[in-house]
Amino acid sequence: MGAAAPILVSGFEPFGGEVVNASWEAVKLLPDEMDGHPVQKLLLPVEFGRSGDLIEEAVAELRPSVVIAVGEAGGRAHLSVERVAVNLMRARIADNAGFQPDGEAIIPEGPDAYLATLPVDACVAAARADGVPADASETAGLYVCNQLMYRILHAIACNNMHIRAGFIHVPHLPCQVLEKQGKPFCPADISARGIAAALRAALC
Ligand code: PCA
Repeated sequence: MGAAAPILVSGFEPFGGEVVNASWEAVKLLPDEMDGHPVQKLLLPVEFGRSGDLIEEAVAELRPSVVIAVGEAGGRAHLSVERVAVNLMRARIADNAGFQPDGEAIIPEGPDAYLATLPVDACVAAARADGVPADASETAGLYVCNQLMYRILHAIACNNMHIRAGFIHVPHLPCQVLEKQGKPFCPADISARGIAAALRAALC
């Protein structure tokens, strides 16, 4: 019998003037194996297009059973397990390659939206059971994170792959809000615990 299929988890590089990205700081803390499944961690650029290309390549190569992409959502206080990715890109700030879309489709011939194939409510419940504040979210925004989630789900749908895939936004780290009175934050180890709980729920 071969080894269990890998789990793929991605995080992002810093963007928007930050020197860290809470998503990668949390993803780095995940174990390298969960319930016998190797955990592959992928650091992605905050770039429309290239981030999607890179995760599509990783999915094709690794054939994971579960894919969770993670991004940072400053201003959110809870881990957000995203329900839906929409086929639209609109950016308040340019991405790290200088691209600032203003209403273009991610895949012009693609459907308007995809629903996560993760068991979203079970992921939320699992994170909460492990003491991590978590909620389901109805929007991943229109920036690079939504684009990445859409690209993953589109690749899975087009290739008829049976993969539980979705996206989790994590709050800023304490070091990102040191001088921002009243802004929410979550330490990386707590976000990592919530992501791990969601992964376990997705493996069930
Ligand atoms: N958050 C951004 C892109 C990269 C990240 O960590 C977003 O929510 O789209």
